[in-house]
Amino acid sequence: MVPTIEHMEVVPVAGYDSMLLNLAGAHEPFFTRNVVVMTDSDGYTGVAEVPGGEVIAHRLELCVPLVEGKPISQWKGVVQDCEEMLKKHLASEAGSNGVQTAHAMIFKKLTNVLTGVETPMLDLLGKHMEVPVAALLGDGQVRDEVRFLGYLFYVGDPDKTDLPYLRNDDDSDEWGRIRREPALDPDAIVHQAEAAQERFGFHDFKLKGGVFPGEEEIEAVKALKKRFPDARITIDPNQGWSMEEALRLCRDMTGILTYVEDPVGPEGRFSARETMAEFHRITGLATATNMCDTDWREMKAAIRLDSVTIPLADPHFWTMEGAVRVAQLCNDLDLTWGVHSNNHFDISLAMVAQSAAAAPGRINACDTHYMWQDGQHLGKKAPHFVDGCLKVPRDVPGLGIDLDREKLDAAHRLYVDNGCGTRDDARGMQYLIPGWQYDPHRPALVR
Ligand code: GKR
Ligand code: MG
Repeated sequence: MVPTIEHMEVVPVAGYDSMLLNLAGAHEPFFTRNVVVMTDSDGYTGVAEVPGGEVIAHRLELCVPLVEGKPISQWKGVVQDCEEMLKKHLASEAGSNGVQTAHAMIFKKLTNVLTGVETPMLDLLGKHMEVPVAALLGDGQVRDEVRFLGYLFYVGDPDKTDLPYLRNDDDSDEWGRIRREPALDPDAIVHQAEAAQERFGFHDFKLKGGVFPGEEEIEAVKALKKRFPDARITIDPNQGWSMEEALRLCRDMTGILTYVEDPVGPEGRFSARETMAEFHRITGLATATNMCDTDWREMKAAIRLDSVTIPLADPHFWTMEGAVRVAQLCNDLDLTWGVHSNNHFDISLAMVAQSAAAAPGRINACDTHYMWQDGQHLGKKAPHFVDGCLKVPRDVPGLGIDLDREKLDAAHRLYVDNGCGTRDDARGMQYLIPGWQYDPHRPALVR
């Protein structure tokens, strides 16, 4: 008998974060996610983790009547039903899209919600069929381990705020000691990379830019390359540079930057896909994005223009099936697949690892923020990186997460007790620069 979904629950949760800086401001002390828990008639639990905030939570709640009572084998049909319902609902929701922030685009994507329905059903199906989720995606599992990169950030000084940033929470090694402390120059960035490599074994690094003038950030990239000559290194200013600036900064960076993520955005009469194409052509550098190639229509334009050589197909934004479909396309078209991330718990990490395990061909080390959250897992076992990689064993069914209800409840309490909701990096930043406002063309600390 195919089990049916008996219950679907949406649990908004929060975890601690450092004061990470980016073009949109400073991360607040808590990051938020929505966890979806489904139980089936065989007593199994399936889970998903998607971006946080009340808009997504509400839309997930709307899906509950379309999910409960359905056999797990009908996951594709259930996702289709939810999509159809949500599209109709969107019209009525127009104008109430939650707080408009630099990250508001996140909440416009229905796929966040669809992933929240798709993934727990895949988890349950995998458990029922005794295969990992990767075996159910695309052409099936193609790799047994997945490489991740070390995602480096400039970190603001939490002592300049009265916000409850976590401090001194982990004395077990150098990474634990430094990850909540300010990091505002190239030496501190290199030190982050060293400490993160010691704990996780990362080979590759990404620096979140958009904080200081581009020249200073490029100095940090050069310092990283000097310290880690074999590392594949990228920088991501989230489209914060003008074309003129991006060319000036990156023209001579072949051999130092392996690829550049969203160096430029829409400019004058040109779309981001057009400026990215120009940047790619002039510098010869590979280009990655999570901003201008985020659905199939944009993908068609990006391919036609040759703007993006590394689409970062985050399963939270494409669904797990969709992310793997992008990977298959990349493999066929001589592009290389990668994954974007936001702060997340271990459930999202497992979702990325399972998607990547089904991604054929040559892929890039996946982005993850998890090093900033390490120790806050919601499963009974902590994820274990070896040599920068996570294993995806073929004999562990589903997502491989054994949910710890107590930890989930505690993360929910953290969310409620701190009045958490939708991400807004401007609030944290206003402690560093009073009256600070997001400007998509100016580094966060340049005002
Ligand atoms: O965590 O501040 C951050 C990042 O800037 C994140 O919000 C981005 O979505 O990591 C992401 C990216 O690659 O653009
Ligand atoms: Mg990015």
